[in-house]
Amino acid sequence: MSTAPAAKRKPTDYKSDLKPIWCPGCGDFGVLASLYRAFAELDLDPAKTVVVSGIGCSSRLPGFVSTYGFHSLHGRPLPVAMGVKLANPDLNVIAVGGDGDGFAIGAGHFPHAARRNIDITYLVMDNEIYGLTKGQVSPTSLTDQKAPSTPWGNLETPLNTLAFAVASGASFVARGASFNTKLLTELIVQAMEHKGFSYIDAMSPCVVFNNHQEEWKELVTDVSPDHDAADKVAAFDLALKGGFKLGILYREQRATLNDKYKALVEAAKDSNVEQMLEAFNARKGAAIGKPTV
Ligand SMILES: Cc1ncc(C[n+]2csc(CCOP(=O)(O)OP(=O)(O)O)c2C)c(N)n1
Ligand code: SF4
Ligand SMILES: [Mg+2]
Repeated sequence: MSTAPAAKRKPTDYKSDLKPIWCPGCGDFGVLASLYRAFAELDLDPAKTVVVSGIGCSSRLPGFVSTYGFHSLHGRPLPVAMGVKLANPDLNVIAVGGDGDGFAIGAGHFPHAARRNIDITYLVMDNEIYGLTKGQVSPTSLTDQKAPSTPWGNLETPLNTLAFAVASGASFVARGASFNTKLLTELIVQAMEHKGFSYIDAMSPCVVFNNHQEEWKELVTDVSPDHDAADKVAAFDLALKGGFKLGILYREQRATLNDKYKALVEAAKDSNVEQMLEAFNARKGAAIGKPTV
């Protein structure tokens, strides 16, 4: 007797009972809708999926998703997500958060997650402001931007997170927007299917403290179909040019940290650990008494 295949999950299957408490019109709604649709398209098993966040308006997102979730500390979604993925490589792991969370207090984690090429997706809801704490400028705020914390304008130069991602060794780099859910859904699907560290900068306007929604809608254009996403120099060039290009800037296939870690564990099984310890202790003994500089 043949059994009918289980029905594919729908976007609504990923909605939790908790209703988002974002301000009406917040861009994060569009990002959340895209995430539900992407999860449904990938038919992710909620029991094998983890959404990890830091702290901020955007970082509330895991509460609204019916998978496993971890609302961690400010700036710390990446180390938590990396730990989850290394401990259990079978899980689908996505880290989410804001521009302040990821690129101010959390910035030290980003290049290392990227260069290690750990197999997770990092989705940043970039509103160029600290929303939760009522409108301080963030690392992606524009120079001269006026905000409650900078009534005379921002003195700093914004961080180009796409160029930072390419330079750091992220193997998938893309930009989407909360107001283009079709493309953002597609980017999340491709990022999660990609084996390695995927970074998506999702423009997601804060309609209360930095509302550029209408302006951004006018400014965005698609990455040209002629762009070669395998060309790192072209990707870096595109990122540096700015101009709100939506799509995939860079994609490369290289071994992930998970693959290498698995190989290391296998190799260690065949190693003579006692011999290694003896050699280590002999070196340690030889080093005692030597001055250090
Ligand atoms: C260690 C620590 N420092 C500062 C804060 C205060 N804080 C909470 S959220 C936040 C910034 C949030 O901005 P962003 O990550 O861009 O998220 P958004 O609210 O814009 O979505 C700050 C500074 C904190 N919670 N913990
Ligand atoms: S303050 Fe801004 S970022 Fe936070 S929920 Fe409201 S609109 Fe969204
Ligand atoms: Mg923000």
